[in-house]
Amino acid sequence: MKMFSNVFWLMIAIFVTLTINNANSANILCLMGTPSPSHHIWNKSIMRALADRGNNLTILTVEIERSTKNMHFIHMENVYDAIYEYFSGDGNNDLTNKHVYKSITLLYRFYSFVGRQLIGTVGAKQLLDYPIDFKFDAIVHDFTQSQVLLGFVHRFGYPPLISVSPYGMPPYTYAIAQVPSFPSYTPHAIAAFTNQMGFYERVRNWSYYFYDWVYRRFVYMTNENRKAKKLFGEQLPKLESIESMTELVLVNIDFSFDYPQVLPPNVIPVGGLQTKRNETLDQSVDLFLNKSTKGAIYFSLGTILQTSELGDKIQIFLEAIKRLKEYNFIWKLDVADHTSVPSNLLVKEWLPQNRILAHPNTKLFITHGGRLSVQESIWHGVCMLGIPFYLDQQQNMVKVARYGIGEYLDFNTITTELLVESIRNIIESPKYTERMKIRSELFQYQPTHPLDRAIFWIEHTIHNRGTKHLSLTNFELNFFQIYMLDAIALLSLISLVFLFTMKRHIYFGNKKEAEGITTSAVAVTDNVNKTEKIE
Ligand SMILES: *[C@@H]1O[C@H](CO)[C@@H](O)[C@H](O)[C@H]1NC(C)=O
Ligand SMILES: *[C@@H]1O[C@H](CO)[C@@H](O)[C@H](O)[C@H]1NC(C)=O
Ligand SMILES: *[C@@H]1O[C@H](CO)[C@@H](O)[C@H](O)[C@H]1NC(C)=O
Ligand SMILES: *[C@@H]1O[C@H](CO)[C@@H](O)[C@H](O)[C@H]1NC(C)=O
Ligand SMILES: CC(=O)N[C@H]1CO[C@H](CO)[C@@H](O)[C@@H]1O
Repeated sequence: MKMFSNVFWLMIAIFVTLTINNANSANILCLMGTPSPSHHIWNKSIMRALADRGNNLTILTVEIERSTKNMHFIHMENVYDAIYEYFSGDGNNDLTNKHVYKSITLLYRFYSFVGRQLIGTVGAKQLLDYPIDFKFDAIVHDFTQSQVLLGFVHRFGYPPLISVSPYGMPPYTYAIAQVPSFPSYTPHAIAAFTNQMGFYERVRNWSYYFYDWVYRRFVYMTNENRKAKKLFGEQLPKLESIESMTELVLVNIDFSFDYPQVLPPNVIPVGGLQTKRNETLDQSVDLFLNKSTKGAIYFSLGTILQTSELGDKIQIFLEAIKRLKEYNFIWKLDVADHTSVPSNLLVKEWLPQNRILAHPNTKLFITHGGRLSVQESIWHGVCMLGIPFYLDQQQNMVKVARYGIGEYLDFNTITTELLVESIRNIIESPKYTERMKIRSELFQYQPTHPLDRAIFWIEHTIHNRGTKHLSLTNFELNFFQIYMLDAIALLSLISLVFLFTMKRHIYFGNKKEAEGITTSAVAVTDNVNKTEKIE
C-alpha cells in the first residue's frame, strides 16, 4: 500500500511537471527585419531568455545564426550586401545629414528600401510556405522598421502580437499603442533638443513630429502596404490595422536616462535588458585591463561605422593614445593592420563590451553615443566621451553632457589636443564619476532586471491571449478625440455663447432702467448722460 501511494504521488508529480512544462513552452515567431548588429544583440537577449525557458522560437532574421534546439533561424539573405551598396552610392542616402526633416525622410526611404529587400528573400518565402495549419502562440515583431513583415500576423491567423524596439521609443510608437504624445515634453529623437524647450523649439519639435507622422502615414506606409500585398496577396488588410493590434510594446527606454513620459499600461520600458547578456572575456584582454595602473579606456564607435569612414582622422586618435601613456586603451576596430599601434593600445575586431565596461579598471568609454552603448555605460557606471555621428546619437550625447556624466566632441573638428584634454578632464575631475554613480544606481535600483521584466510580460501576454486588457487601442479614437480637441472646441463655444448672452443680459438690464431705448450702446451712453444730467 505504501509502495502504491509512493508510485501514485510520483506519477502525479511527473504529470504536473509535464503540464507545467507544456504551459511554459509556446511556439513563438520572431520577425526581425532591422539590419543592425547592435539591435541583434538586444533582441537576442530576449530571444535567448525565451528559449532558455523552454519556448520554441522561429526567428526570421537578416543575421546569419546557427539554429539551436529551441531557436530555429530562417535567414533573409543578402540584405546587408544590398545596404552597403545603397549607402556606397552617390551620397544622397547618407544618414549623417544634420537637417532634421531631411534625416526623417532619408530614414523612411532607407526603411522602405530594406522592406523591398526583405520581401524578395528566400527566407520570407520559406516562412510563407509553412504548413497552412501551423500554429504560433505569439508573434514578436521588431517594429523599428520592416512593417511589411506584419503580413505574417495575418498569414498565421492573428496570434497575440508583441512589438519590440531596441531603438528607444520611436515617435511612431503612438501609431501602434496610442501613446499620448506630448511633444512639449519629449523632443523628437533626431532633434538635439533637451526636454526644457522654449516656445520656438517647441514649435519646431512639434513640426518634426507632425512631419514624421505625415510622412510615415502617407508615403512610407502606403508603399509598405503595396509591397506587402505583393507577397501576402491582395486580401491582406492594411498594415496599419495589423500593427494597431499590438497587445504589448517593449521599448528600450529607462527613465534614469530618457526623459519621463506618460505610457499606457501595455507599453513597458525595458531599457538596459541587454546588460544581462553572457559574454566571455579573453584572459589576455582581462590582463591588459588589469595592467594599467591608472586605469583602462575602452574605445568603440559601434557596429555600423566602418573604419574606412574614419579616414585620416585615425592618426589623430593614435597620436592622442600615444600621449596618454598612463592609460591602457582597448579599441574595437575592424582593421587588420596592427603594426603601428602604440604599446598602450590593444586593437580587436570584436570585444565583449558588456564585460569590459563591467571591469573595475575601466575608467572611460569613448563612444559614438548609440543608445545601447550609452545604456551599458551608465549601467556599469563608466563615464563617457562621445563622438556622435548620426540619428539619435547626437541627442544621446547632449543628454549625457547635460547630466554631467560625460562630454562630447564633433568628429569634424576633432584634434589630438582636444582629445587628450577631454579625456584627462573627464577621468581626473571627480564630479563626473560622482554623478555617474548616482545615474548608475538609478538605473540598477529596480524591483526586477529589465530582461526578466520583458520575459514576464511576454509570457503574461501569451498566457492571457487576446484579452488586450492593458491596451488603449481597444478604443478607436482619432487625434482630435484623444487630445479632447473636439470637446474643448464645444465647451469653448458654449462658454462664448454664454458670455455673449450674459453681456447682452447685463445691457438688457440697463436698457430697462433706460426706459425702452433699443440699442445697448446707446443705452449706456444714455445712462451716462442721464447720470450727468441728474447731477
Ligand atoms: C535582432 O534584431 C535585429 C534588428 O531588429 C535583427 O537584425 C536581428 O536579426 C535580430 N536578431 C536575431 C537573432 O534575429
Ligand atoms: C518549433 O519550431 C520549428 C521551426 O518553426 C518547427 O519546425 C517545429 O515544428 C516547432 N516545434 C514544435 C513542437 O512546435
Ligand atoms: C554563461 O556562459 C558560461 C560559459 O559559456 C556558462 O557556463 C554559463 O552557464 C552561462 N550563464 C548563463 C546565465 O547563461
Ligand atoms: C584582473 O583583476 C580582476 C579583479 O580586479 C581579477 O578578478 C582578475 O582575475 C584579474 N585577471 C587577471 C587575468 O589577472
Ligand atoms: C536647447 C536646444 O537643444 N536647442 C537646440 C535647438 O535646435 C537647434 C538646431 O537643431 C540647436 O542648435 C539648439 O542647440
